[in-house]
Amino acid sequence: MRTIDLRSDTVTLPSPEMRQAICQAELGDDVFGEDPTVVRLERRLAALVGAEAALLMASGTMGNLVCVLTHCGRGDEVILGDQSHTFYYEAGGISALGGVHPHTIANQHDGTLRLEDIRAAIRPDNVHFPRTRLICLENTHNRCGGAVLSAEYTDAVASLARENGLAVHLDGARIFNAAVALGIDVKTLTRGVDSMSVCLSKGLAAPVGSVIGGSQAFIDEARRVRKMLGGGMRQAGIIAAAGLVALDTMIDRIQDDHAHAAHLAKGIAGLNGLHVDAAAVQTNIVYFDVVRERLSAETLLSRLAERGVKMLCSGPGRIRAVTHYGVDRDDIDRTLAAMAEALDAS
Ligand code: TLP
Repeated sequence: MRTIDLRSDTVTLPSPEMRQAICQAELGDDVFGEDPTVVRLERRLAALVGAEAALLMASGTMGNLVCVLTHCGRGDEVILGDQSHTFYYEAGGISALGGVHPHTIANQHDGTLRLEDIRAAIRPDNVHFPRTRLICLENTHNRCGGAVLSAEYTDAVASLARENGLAVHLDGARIFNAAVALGIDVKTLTRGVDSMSVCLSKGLAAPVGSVIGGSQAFIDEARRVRKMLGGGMRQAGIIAAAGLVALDTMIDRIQDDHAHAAHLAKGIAGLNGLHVDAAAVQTNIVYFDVVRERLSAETLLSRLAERGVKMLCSGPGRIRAVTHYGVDRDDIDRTLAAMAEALDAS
């Protein structure tokens, strides 16, 4: 029985076309700027997101870290959501490695930060305070259930930032999911921000890599920060080759992942003992709660694993399932059947 792995869209394996591109990639030393495949990927991604320049990263975490460290110096402050990936899941890297002070404000259920909360968090010029430098947004928002931030909202944050002399960084690990869900060009979602990180290895199913985008001056500086963090990769074209195939072949099919997530959420809504807000599922991420007495999320997950289905515990009683290139509609039906069985098992 094949395992249906819904823990994350990071578990996707490269497509046959990606494996072939990896084998045939033209390579060089990227620290010298001489890997033609990396250069092609960076140009392609920059054009897609409407940035002047782009830079390949080992991971989304590194992409966010390099961007924050490029915008901020030690002691500077970044305003970000209390549910943001950078605050929650990046091992405190911005503080540990950059001395950057996180000023968290509440993420709303739809992934946004209220403009008035951002305004109130910006520090006045006073020797007691750290200097506010940067605002971070996340689109789609992972811990807010894959919620999509609109272009209008992103633009509003960008103008607020500009009025206050601040920069905006967008964690766009799943920005293509957002663009597909809204049916708009991805550039519309990135036009106001100063930097962004985009993951190749999530919804786009490439094996490794993220790319950051920004102005040429920003990317020149980010290249130095990446090197300092040990992220200067040599024949990285083997990564970029798969990334190029991902951009060619994986964006349009993301809508299938969204349909599968909606189907899964609808099915979960019909199961006794679980609670899901199916109407809130906009992209490929489904969070639901175990609300049956004396049944923990961990127990349900281990019963599911025995039935060949993997999901992730993401808090007390809370489970996350993510759809991706490696699962189809039949897998979702099998998952729902396994969930019904697991709920009734003792
Ligand atoms: N998220 C992972 C885990 O770390 C939670 C996942 O399975 O969803 N930004 C966002 C919004 C992300 O969701 C992730 C990965 C990252 C950045 C970091 O990317 P990687 O894993 O490439 O460092």
